[in-house]
Amino acid sequence: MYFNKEIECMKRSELKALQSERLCALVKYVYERVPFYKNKMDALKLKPSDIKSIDDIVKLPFTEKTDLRDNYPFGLFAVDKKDVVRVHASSGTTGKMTVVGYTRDDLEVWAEVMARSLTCAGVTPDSTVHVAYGYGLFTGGFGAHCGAEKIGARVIPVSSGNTARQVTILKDFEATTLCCTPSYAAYIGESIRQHGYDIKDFKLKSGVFGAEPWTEELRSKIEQSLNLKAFDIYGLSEIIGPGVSIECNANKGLHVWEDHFYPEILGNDFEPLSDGETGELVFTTLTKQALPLLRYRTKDLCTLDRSVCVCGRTHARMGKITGRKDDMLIVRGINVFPSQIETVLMQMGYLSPTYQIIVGRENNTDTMEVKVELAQNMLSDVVANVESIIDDIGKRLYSVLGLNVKVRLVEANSIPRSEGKAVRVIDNRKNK
Ligand code: DLL
Repeated sequence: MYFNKEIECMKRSELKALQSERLCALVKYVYERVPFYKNKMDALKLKPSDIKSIDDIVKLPFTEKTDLRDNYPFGLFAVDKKDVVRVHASSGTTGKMTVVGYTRDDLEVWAEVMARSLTCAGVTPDSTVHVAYGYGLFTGGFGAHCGAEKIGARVIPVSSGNTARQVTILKDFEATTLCCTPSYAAYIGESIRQHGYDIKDFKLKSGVFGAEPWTEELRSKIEQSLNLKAFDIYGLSEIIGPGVSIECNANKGLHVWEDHFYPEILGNDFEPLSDGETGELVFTTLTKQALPLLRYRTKDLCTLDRSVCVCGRTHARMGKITGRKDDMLIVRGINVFPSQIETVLMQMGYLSPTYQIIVGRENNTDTMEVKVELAQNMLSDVVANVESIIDDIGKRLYSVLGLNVKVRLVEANSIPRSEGKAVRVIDNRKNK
């Protein structure tokens, strides 16, 4: 099932022609309307007429999150304030908010790419879509909402929080698709059991989970506990929100809606990498009006694959995000990605899907502790073996990370659950 077959399956040569045409218009547009880009291009002695096709994209300057923050709140907007009909923002962990804006046409594009995305996840006009992403400045709730509405599905705009009520609504309103972060999906799965429900009495068929990194192992756990097929959806506020890319049924990567968002994968020296090589994902918005961005550095790490998918879609697929340039921890000189730890923990059948990584420093040496809980149904079976469980987890982490990690098995439900983006890592070294 496609939402817009003509575009989703268009020949790559035609797609490239469309991208070229749109890039040329975009560069002229930002040069004339956004002083930030005019200054950057002038510094590079680059005129809009130097950009003749999508291959010339490599000549263009980059944009970073700090550029949006330095121009807080509306300094990079390319349209008059009266033409901005929606504003969203993301707060991040430090510093000023990143503020983004949309014209009416931008909202139409967003609904279209979200409608394509939800269709990939099996949503049809007969579906009931329960949106448990937060509604508000965060783009998750409104993004999913408008896409589902465009398809003509029934939307249940629950927003995040009040998990007991989520469970009741999911069951009673007979939701067929759940949209939320993967960590919240895992929590909802636990709550369904805790409230004594049987997942077989729910009508869920698919889940559209994203906004944070998650592993294949967590996917299996969620699919089991919610009895649905889970689809990874990716996006970021700066580019539009959710709906930049999503998996199709083939599970072979996330289709990037390339007629609107042009992806590049770059190496450490900003050199373009070939398909299959892992690097930083960079996006150019080809059609955005209010906040067009040239070569926006996401800091997210993944691969690209431009071969045609078995589903028939021709739009490039990005691999699952394996980490961010800035989420790598260096512990006693060893590079550690949180996703490596999640993979190990989720492979152990007896742990709950919630965990925390706590990094600190004692006597000038880095320390790392991993806090885990036993899964609810495991409590009585293994309680006698606590020591050997801790030992087992520690050994497995050592074999993957090459680092001795302190493992702490804590009481069930004692690690805070997430209703949005989970905070998995607490690095106390930053406060010292
Ligand atoms: O998280 C938009 C979104 C909402 C995407 C709902 C998917 C679903 P921001 O708050 O601006 O926007 O955060 C963007 O979140 O650069 C990634 O680091 C991370 N991220 C988003 N989706 C995924 C994903 C929304 N599927 C930042 N896998 C991005 C891994 C993701 N990381």
